[in-house]
Amino acid sequence: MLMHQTMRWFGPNDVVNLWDIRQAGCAGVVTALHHIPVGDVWTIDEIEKRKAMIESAGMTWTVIESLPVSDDIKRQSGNYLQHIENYKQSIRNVAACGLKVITYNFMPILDWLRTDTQYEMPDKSTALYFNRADYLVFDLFLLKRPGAEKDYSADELNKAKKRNEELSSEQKKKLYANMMMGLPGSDDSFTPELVLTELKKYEGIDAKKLKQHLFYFLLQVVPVAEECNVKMAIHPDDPPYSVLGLPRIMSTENDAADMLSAVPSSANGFCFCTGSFGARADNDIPKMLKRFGDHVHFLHLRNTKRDSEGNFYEADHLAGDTNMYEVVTEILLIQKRRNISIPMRPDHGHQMLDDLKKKTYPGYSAIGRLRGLAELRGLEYGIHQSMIN
Ligand code: CS2
Ligand code: MN
Repeated sequence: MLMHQTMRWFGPNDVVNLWDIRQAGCAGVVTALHHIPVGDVWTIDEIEKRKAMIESAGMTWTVIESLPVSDDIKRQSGNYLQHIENYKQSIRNVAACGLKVITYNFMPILDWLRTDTQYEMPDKSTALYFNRADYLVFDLFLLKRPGAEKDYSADELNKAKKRNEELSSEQKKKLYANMMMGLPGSDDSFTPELVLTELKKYEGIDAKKLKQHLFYFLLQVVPVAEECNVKMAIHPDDPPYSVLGLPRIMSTENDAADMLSAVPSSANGFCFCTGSFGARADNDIPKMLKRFGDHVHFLHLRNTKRDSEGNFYEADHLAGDTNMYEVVTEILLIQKRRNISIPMRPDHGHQMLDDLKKKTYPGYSAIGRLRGLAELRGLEYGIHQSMIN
């Protein structure tokens, strides 16, 4: 059994259209109703409309990415109880439309964060990049987060000061824009005022508390998912550690194990992102897949290359620090054992060839992802053939 191949589509405004995705060899699409405000119910009507669009291009809507969890739920503030009820209703509605997997994350305020969305590779394609010193410059000197210096070592603070002097005002402007980019699928950027106000609302919420809030949320929604035969799939933190002083709680093997023991259910599982988990040297990706295989409901396959300074860039899908041969072998074993085909998508890709002339969502240009998907497809096919022979 081979993986169910998909790509992310950001909806009708995406410059990468459904036929592009179909031509990349995908059987399915991963998308969300980005126009519905976070916290509101996804109605059957809206879900059906989007589903029909995808089916008219000969593909299925395989996974929802994401049904976002509001910051009120993450903080247990304001309207969070109502938001949880709405979330349950959305689960029922997506199930009524025949959808089976819901991805979400529990990262406060932000989703993924990169200092550079156009980091030039030796072949002149561009990649997403996280530079630790630049990140510190942003936090300390551009955002000027109150109390930020308490979160870093003296050595890091020195490096940041030096880096701040090195960067030109043009480079700082770019760094600032990259860090303020809105959520994936949104054309609106954050503003510093908004980020600082939102950060303040997380005061007093440490990792322990945030974990409790995640478990509370799951104890409410997982029984509904079970009833509806829907799988909940949490996406790991990206990068997998605290940023801007915010707690992050789905970064390590222990975090993943904690979640499963707090809410043990086959409906409670992962959007296992090899790129996000893989940005930490202490995450052994094939080992984690082996351990959590029964709870992997969706796969993001991506690779990163780390260095000792805490920087990482998104490498070609088969290059980087994660051994994709071992990863795909493990996935094939899981699929065989569970007798299922797990949905996957190439997570991000380089901007390359014609992509470089277009404005796409960072990481989501067509040709870079097509290359990643094609390489992964070939790798899987080869391993699969050698297993059955
Ligand atoms: C995605 C995440 O673009 C990406 O990096 O992997 O944004 C992912 O969609 C969310 O975190 C899931 O809620
Ligand atoms: Mn991912």
